[in-house]
Amino acid sequence: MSGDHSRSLGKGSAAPGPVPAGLVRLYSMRFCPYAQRTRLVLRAKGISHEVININLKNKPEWYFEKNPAGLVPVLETSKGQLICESPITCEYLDEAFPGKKLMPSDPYERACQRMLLEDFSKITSLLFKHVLAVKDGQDTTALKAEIAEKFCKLEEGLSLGVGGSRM
Ligand SMILES: N[C@@H](CCC(=O)N[C@@H](CS)C(=O)NCC(=O)O)C(=O)O
Repeated sequence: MSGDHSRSLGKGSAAPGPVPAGLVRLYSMRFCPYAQRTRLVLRAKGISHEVININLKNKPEWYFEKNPAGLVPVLETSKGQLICESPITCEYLDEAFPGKKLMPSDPYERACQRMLLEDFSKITSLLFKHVLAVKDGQDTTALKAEIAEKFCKLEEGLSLGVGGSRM
């Protein structure tokens, strides 16, 4: 079932073999919030999978064959299919695997979920920027205001029912 290889693979490592039948493979990094999305869906749907962590500071040469952009997460199937970009990996898993559906079936509700995700994604990068700014000892007043504004918008959306009854 699932497992998180404790060591990440870096430059000079051997490329992993094909994905065993009945499993899906996730290329990940333990602290990546985007890969976390994919992991949440894998877990929510109970999908048998394995995890290979990539050393993003020293990427293996072979990893660019999985994703030319060099980003995680990437999913690989036992047919050798490769899927990248976290929202796409989540929708792929939801559609390709049986069990409880995580996305609403109503097109409008689905659109609402995607709108919410679009807005929430902006918060993720702002939070990253904030961490870096604090580390660098920069003034974070404007950044904090921007983050607060995004959270307010998100709360407003939720209270108005954007995202439908599932949110
Ligand atoms: N839009 C991508 C973003 C993924 C992303 O930025 N992942 C980071 C780790 S959290 C990464 O792979 N960084 C490596 C790099 O920038 O070279 C997604 O949603 O999957």
